[in-house]
Amino acid sequence: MSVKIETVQAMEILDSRGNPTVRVCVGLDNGLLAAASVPSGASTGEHEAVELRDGDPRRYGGKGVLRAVGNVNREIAPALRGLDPRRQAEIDRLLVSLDGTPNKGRLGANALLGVSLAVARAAAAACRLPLYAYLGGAHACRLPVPMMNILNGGKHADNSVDFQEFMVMPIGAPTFSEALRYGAETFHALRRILAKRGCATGVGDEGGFAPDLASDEEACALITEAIAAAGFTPGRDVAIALDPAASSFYRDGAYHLDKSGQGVLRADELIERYRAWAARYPLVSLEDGLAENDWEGFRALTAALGDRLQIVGDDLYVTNTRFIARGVRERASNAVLIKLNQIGTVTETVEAIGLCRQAGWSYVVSHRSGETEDAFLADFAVAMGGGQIKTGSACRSERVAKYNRLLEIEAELGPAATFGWSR
Ligand code: 2PG
Ligand code: MG
Repeated sequence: MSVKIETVQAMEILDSRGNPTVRVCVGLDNGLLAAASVPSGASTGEHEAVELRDGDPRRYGGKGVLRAVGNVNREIAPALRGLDPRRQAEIDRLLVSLDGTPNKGRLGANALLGVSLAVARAAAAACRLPLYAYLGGAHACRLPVPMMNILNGGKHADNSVDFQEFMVMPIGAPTFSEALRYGAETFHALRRILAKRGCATGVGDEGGFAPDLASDEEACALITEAIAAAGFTPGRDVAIALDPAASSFYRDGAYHLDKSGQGVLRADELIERYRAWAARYPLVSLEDGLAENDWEGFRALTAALGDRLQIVGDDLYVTNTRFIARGVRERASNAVLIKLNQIGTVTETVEAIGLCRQAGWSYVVSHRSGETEDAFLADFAVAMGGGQIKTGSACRSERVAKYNRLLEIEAELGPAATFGWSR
């Protein structure tokens, strides 16, 4: 079968925070069209690929993406015309070389990723395969355990909580759909508990509640209570995963818990706090417990708690093989958070996952705090088979879109679908 890219067309759309982002539509010479949208982070890592913004204060406070859109339409589109969309690695390499900078700052990682995602989707359609099967092959049948962020703080909410994400992981559920139910029921139980205490039940950027609390620890206590109130056993059916996103409260060599007024901690004091929480609460995973350049802290954290917890590096690695390789050498963690837009192409993301597999590390495929209705991530998580996805709470359609797509995949796979938490 011969198939060729005929058109590549980008446009500016809005993400879940009301900020502009890039959507790309790829048209093939057989008439098929496929589109994809690019997400956007708030607690971005310093070393992430560059998201190109217009910087024109007259539009969206400078956050417009018309330059990135123009780069797709004027520069990338002519370069891709006539290529076979199934040659993903070649096309991604071409995108990287067209940009020509180490951080994708010229054309913009948002421009590159939109094209890379849409090409993958168009190729899957040309092959008449669902996206997860196209990207993952015949053995792509493992549904991921969701990390559901049911209490938001840090840069994702205007409340008194410093840590960014308090997630539930339904590790004891027998199937993905049951896991989703466990998580959603825990979310509802948490709402009832918060309402009873007179706390706000409005939600933050990722759909978790965003109440003012006396301390970050109170969030762990409330979630443990919610798990039990929903009828589950904390730690057996439903566990807790944290993403403090510690880079966002690190400055001058220390960790400043300003939002909650809990003082300033050194890395070793923060590690001690995590150790205490791991003993008190059903904690199984800790992401970005320390800041992105605190390699020494990460090594100490992994040495202290790596046998008990999944220690995940997000801002530390920014889905970049260069940093992941260093992490493996230095035992800075035992797991990696994977975000397509941190690196900018599908192929480089798959290479980052390859490195995790080689090291025997687990990896968690993740959304961004600014998302769209695009559920590419759900298919990608099944294709990569890592068994974990982080994609927000049980509300807000840009979060639920991914869960609903996973339900669809689970139903489509039928008895072939597998599920289970292991790290
Ligand atoms: C994170 C992400 C996603 P953001 O820190 O893991 O939850 O947040 O997209 O704001 O970087
Ligand atoms: Mg993170």
